Amino acid sequence: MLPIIAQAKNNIDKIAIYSDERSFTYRDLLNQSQNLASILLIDVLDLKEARVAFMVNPGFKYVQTLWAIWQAGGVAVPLCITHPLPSLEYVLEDTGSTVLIISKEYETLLNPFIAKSNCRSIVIDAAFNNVIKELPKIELVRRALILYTSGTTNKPKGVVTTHANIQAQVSTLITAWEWSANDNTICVLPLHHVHGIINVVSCSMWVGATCTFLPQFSAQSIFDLLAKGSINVFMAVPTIYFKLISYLENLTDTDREILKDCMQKFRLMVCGSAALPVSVMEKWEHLSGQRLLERYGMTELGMAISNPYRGERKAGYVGLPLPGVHIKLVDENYQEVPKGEAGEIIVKGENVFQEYWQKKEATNEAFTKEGWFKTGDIAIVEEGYYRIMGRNSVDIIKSGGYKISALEIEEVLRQYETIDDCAVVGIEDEEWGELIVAALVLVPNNVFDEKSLTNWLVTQMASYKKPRKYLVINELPRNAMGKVVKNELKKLFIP
Ligand code: MLC
Ligand code: AMP
Repeated sequence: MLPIIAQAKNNIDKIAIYSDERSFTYRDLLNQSQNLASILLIDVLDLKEARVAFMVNPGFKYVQTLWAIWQAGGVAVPLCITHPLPSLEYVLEDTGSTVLIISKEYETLLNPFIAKSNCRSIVIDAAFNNVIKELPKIELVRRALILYTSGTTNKPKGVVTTHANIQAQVSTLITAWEWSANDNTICVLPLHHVHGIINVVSCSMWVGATCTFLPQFSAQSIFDLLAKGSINVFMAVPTIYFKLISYLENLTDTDREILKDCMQKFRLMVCGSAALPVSVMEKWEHLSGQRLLERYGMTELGMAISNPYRGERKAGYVGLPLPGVHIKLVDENYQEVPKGEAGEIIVKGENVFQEYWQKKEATNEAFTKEGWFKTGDIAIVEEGYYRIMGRNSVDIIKSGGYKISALEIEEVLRQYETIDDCAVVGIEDEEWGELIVAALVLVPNNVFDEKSLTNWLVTQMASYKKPRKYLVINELPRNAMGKVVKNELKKLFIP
């Protein structure tokens, strides 16, 4: 049995998950994931890395599905539960998924795809026959997970990690952050990205901790839960801490103090996925009594650099390489930069992903000749701590902790009938990290109707990708080569 699942036997009658207003033990998780794995293996002995996509709400059934796919020998493809059909179809078709597991509420949305594809669909809320088949032995070198990430191409790429990669990503965090079976955490993050899947769900399940799932982010429900006093570990992106701070600032002094008392007792609060503004870190420390531990990661790596659990957590810095993760800072020729100079972060280690799904060229380009993964992030080391200075591509935007490709949005915008040309950039924003904005050149003799455009856009891509501000201009600023000068464009949006 895969170690990540076998660990459950060490805490078999302990509560693993609270969700859907009830509790589930590790025994429930093992039994029900083995039951679903057996159903997946109805006519074969091993899925042999067949891709199994799933659109399942956060909670027990999500983890049951993930573990079932792994135990049946499949590759798990979690779908984003807020994506519209075209984005879902892209992932389903790109991965060539042959099985689709869904929560009942997504049936209507996905029916057009199910009807035209040969995909076997399983509604997870249905009662299953209690079959338990012999499950295949899964080697750690096999592919386990495909997560989609935006990059400098217009369509997202599937990041493939093996069971060995996932094991390395989880175990380094368990060691560094001292996870234990006594931990009690809460998952408020989307479950189609590493932050939620690896850092929160897989770490807590590996050590036999308890994880409570909230269906979606809500400051009120988070604090209602924290006030009960049992949660002791919390992980989120900077935008969530920003929103929690706004909520706390609107409470009466007495209510705020009650919550501070609860939060002061926490073992650990972590922030990452985007730069944590020093102002947010300081306000949070004042309101919660907790000094946030900031760390740096990426879909292709899991986590790579982290402030220490014990020791100084420096504001504005992401810390030191995690155990087993090798880091170098290099120049444009991939030569290590002199000490104290800024360079691109490159990474080696068991945590590093295997490949971009069916994209050999992109995979080759992503690694140096010596096998180091090129992150595209620029950092510097000051007094032993890494500080992220930015990215080497203006086309990658981080908003609300989501990585978004400007090119992907431009491609969609250009399909809109009144848009002749466009350019998308991210502009600095305290709450969202970056705010997505777009400059539009309209087809002559048209007027801009933002409402109609927005209504159409959300049928084409996730709501978190849509631009928040538009500027209609006659011509995009271009250099002598005809390339849009995005840094010039950004200035047009700054009042
Ligand atoms: C939403 N809104 C935005 C926005 N997203 N405004 C500006 N920019 C954005 N990006 C606004 C809109 O007005 C929207 O209304 C309203 O918020 C509510 O939308 P929502 O979708 O309900 O937002 P909310 O639930 O509050 O989402 C905020 C959030 C979410 C921070 C909880 O963005 C989130 O879960 N982020 C985490 C992403 C994550 O896990 N990243 C990790 C990637 S892995 P409307 O209707 O106008 O749209 C990784 C590696 C690593 O990065 O290191 O971890
Ligand atoms: P993703 O591809 O969604 O996994 O996003 C990974 C990217 O998020 C990294 O390449 C960084 O640009 C960014 N990132 C993650 N953590 C941090 C952090 N603590 N500070 C700054 N950027 C971060």
